[in-house]
Amino acid sequence: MAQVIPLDSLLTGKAAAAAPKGGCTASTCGSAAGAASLPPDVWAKVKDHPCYSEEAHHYFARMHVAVAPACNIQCNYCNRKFDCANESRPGVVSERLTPEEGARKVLAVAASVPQLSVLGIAGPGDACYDWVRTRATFALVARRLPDIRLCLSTNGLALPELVDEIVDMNIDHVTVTINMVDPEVGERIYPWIYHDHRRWTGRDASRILHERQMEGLERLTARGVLVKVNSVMIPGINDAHLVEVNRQVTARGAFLHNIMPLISDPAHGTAFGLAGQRGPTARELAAVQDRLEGGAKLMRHCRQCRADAVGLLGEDRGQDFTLDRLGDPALEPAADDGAARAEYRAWVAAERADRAAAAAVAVTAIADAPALLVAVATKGGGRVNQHFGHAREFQIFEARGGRIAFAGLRRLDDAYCKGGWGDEDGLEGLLAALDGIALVLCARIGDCPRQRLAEAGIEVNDAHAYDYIETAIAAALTGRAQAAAVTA
Ligand code: CLF
Ligand code: SF4
Repeated sequence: MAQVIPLDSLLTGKAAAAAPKGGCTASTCGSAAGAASLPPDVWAKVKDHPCYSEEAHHYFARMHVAVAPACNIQCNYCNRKFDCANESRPGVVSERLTPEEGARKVLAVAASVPQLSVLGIAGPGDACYDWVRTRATFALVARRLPDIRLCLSTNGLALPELVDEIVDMNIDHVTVTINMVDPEVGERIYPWIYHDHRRWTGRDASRILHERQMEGLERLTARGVLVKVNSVMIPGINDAHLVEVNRQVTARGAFLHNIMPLISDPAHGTAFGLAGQRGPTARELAAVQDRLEGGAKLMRHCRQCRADAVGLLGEDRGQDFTLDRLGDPALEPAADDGAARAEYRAWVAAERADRAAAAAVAVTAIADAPALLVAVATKGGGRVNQHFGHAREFQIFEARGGRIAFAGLRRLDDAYCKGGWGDEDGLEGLLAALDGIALVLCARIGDCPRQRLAEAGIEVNDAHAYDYIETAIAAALTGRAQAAAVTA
């Protein structure tokens, strides 16, 4: 079975030496909130949760098991019949599992992925509506792997009555998808809900859903559960309304707010896709996120994962752990004492401290730097450690006056490198994804894409491969400033 995240490749220059030389070389929480800005008990809950801590997502993996297929509402952006192994969006899975199969899969992943810290149940239907299966899966895993955090995601309709059980089972992270707080907006998103033994439509459906979501949110936060609110941004329907959503969920104690862009394509067969409803651009998404600063902490690193995703957030290795690869179900899985995960977490603690110390020194060199967006090619570990051509996404950092902060993601349709040659046709899309970016940092880049980016006004720097991201950005900006001074 494949090792999900080769540690060596994340870490140091020794991976640089071993890296293939072929390819294209021919020519403050979910927000950035961290230990210093959160109460110790809250930090203890989020420090190794890749969704709740932006910093943690460089180091820790989550996995989903698709044990909850039933859903009690219809969202206009959802079609669970569509499945494609290359497709990445919520509700999509390759195989549905029983709780026993789900637990077997978790044990198998845990045995070979020391980065695993969280088991999430996020469908492919609704984890609370399909509660019997969700509960059974969590109970099986909690018995065998007590160090793995439990996390669930729900539309909230069936949530209020389950809060006591959720707390009793130590599920300390719950995501509620809340797209509206006004039923008039809601009726354009939800054609129907199933509640109290009957189907509701129109404004009544959205009113009930809204009331149940708020009740569930209030009950959870009152019990100390960390609640993340996901909102799907739908231009022309709820984009302006999300400010009010943010205000109301903040008032009810939401810990994080994650604004996700609508994924809409007629090929997916969703109501929005078929109706031609578009999703937001990267700039539109960032503009709404910027308007929400000051409310609940914002998550900007969501990957809108599949309901059977496995691995670091930026990758999905679920196909390495399908049922047919897990071995004989009749065999008792080997005992797992968690030693490998404990060792990994100790290493992460030291690495984080080292990175933080290095960053604190590095930023002093750019105290006068004007605001600038930097795109970083990374496969984890908080380092610049990916070839430009291999990147399927860039992490965006804003450098401004002695501060370097994570600012979001830019995802690509595909990587530039096609194994020996570069996808010149795809460069236009890549350049569009890098709209507004001044500088790209990567571990290596070929002459051809470097030249094309330069023509588009984007500088590329691969001189700081395998450095910490903050250290590399500060060094690159210092170099730019010195070069500009010489030119002047
Ligand atoms: Fe899964 Fe969600 Fe838990 Fe994370 S995902 S149930 S909180 S463990 Fe994370 Fe994936 Fe975004 Fe969800 S990146 S879609 S926010
Ligand atoms: Fe699909 Fe989730 Fe909406 Fe149910 S709640 S219709 S599974 S997106």
